[in-house]
Amino acid sequence: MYRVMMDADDADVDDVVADDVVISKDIYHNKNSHGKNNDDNDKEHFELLLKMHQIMTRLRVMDEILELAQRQGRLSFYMQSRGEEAIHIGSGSALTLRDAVFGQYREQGVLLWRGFTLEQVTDQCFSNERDLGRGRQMPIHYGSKALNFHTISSPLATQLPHAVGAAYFMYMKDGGGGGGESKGCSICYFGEGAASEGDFHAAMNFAATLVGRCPMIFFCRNNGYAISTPVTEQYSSHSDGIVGRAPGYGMPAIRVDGNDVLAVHRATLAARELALEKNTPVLIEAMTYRVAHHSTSDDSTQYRSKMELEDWSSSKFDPLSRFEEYLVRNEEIIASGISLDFEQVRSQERKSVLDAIAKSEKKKPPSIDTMFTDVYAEKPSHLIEQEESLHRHLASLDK
Ligand SMILES: Cc1ncc(C[n+]2csc(CCOP(=O)(O)OP(=O)(O)O)c2C)c(N)n1
Ligand SMILES: [Mg+2]
Repeated sequence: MYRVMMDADDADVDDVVADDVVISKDIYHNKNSHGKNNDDNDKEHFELLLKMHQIMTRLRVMDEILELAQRQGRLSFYMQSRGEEAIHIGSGSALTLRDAVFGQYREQGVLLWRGFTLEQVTDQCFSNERDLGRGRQMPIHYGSKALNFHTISSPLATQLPHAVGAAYFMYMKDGGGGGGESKGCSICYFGEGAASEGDFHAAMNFAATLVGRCPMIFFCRNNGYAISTPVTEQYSSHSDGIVGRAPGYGMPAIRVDGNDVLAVHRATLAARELALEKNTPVLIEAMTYRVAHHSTSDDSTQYRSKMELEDWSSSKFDPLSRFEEYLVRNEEIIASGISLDFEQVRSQERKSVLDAIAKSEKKKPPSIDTMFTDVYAEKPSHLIEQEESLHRHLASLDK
């Protein structure tokens, strides 16, 4: 289904958003994203390209190793984003720290791009005393106030109305985006499955009625599945996916090739510019494929064919392979004389992930007292009672 769309003609993303036009049938992808002659060289500085490649590799390697650590029983749960790395890095690199990020749960690359360290990731996954959430959440529920990344919440789509509220707050506080350097928008990531929740529609309508006061990007990762439910069962075949819903809310929208990191980057830049200039919500639908199992609690061989998976894992579609192919043919990089050693980047990242795991595994678990702190400014009586009861119970075990 996506393959047909990926062969569609290139659309010009600037035209699309500048005129508030909604494209629902075409899919935007960077011209020559398979590494042929590229006319974007002068715009995309190669240092940025190399950093994008490094963080994409970091994400890939981190996912591979943490999945294995879960299989070894060292962590209770993990969720990979294999196949979707271009979405994380392409969009993350188009944002600033002033933009408030609301993730669903499969956006750890955005956090890495913003500067979340590997050790912060592993501290969270190993639930140790340095975990910013003090071990009160299952693995992958990251959050960072310093990086303006709101903590992940498992119930699907709850982040969507919250993100719109944040966009409205940012408008009220800063007097609107106005395109100024110091302004920020709110961006909310969600899966195409989460878009079937009522909260999705509530959030879209909430934002649409706030047009002119709501610098907001709705970012849908359409990866083909919601655990075992394929998109063919998620929305009507007569509809046009998620992007097709935007016109009903009067919202500009872009559908982008989510396996093309540069296309995602440009689409996000354009959406952000529009969101800030006009204080409007914008919807992005990034078409991709969840190559990974849904999570370590899933076995996707039970509901999809080996052939489908092999196809999407091939270098023709794999976002990292596509980007590497692009880089080796980038004339600016060739002219700079910089040598591209992808294996070296991979092995350095691998070492860093293993170091982070080794350090996180040695740290102590959080103190039991932290179970009752941080939610309320003043501890309410029912929590005080529960805390006392827990301490009495623990004391009784010591006897
Ligand atoms: C309200 C709610 N219903 C069901 C679930 C169980 N659940 C967790 S992830 C998921 C699939 C979501 O799919 P999608 O939004 O497409 O995101 P993806 O996992 O593909 O990235 C479901 C049904 C949940 N967490 N919350
Ligand atoms: Mg999905």
